[in-house]
Amino acid sequence: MDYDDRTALIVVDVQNDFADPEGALYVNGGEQVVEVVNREVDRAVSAGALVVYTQDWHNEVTPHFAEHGGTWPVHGVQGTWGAALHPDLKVQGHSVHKGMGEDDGYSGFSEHNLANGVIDQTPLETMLRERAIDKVVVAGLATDYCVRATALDAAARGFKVTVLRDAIRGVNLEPEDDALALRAMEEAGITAR
Ligand code: VGL
Ligand code: ZN
Repeated sequence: MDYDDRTALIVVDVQNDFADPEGALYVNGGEQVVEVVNREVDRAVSAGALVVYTQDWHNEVTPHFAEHGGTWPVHGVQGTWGAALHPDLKVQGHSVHKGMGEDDGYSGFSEHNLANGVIDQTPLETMLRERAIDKVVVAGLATDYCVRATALDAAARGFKVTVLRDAIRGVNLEPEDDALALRAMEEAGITAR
């Protein structure tokens, strides 16, 4: 990937709950992305690109969790081991917390409050605009949820988006979900490489 000072590498949710085999919502092969992402972080930083991280940062009670009507086991709870970034991940930039409150969304850009229908923006787009970013590179977990939603949202906001195949893994509740996610991203004009 070519990085420059108008490019941002967005590292999505490389957190213990997704990337550690002991994590609450372990994504198969999740730990394997760490090394690949770290190489990208080095490349990005040497080229003067921005590196931004996202973290699932849920309340203990949220409509995102199965026990409160959602889909998922309890994961990414604010301040817990599971919500921390993987210890081997190179951290060379700020982290955007998402999925707080009554949210059941996946994008790093916005939060959808199911209780009142309000969609709030996270700080992510402002962080990119302040640096006049026009290109974003997306890596991390999981291909079929937060990577997909974040990449599609970036494209919808006018950024030129590339997703790194080697640096993502899917949850695959259904076996083809990661392939379908890649297809949806490509159909939205996102480059997968
Ligand atoms: C994610 C499921 C639930 C993700 C987050 O990071 O892709 N997936 N919460
Ligand atoms: Zn979540």
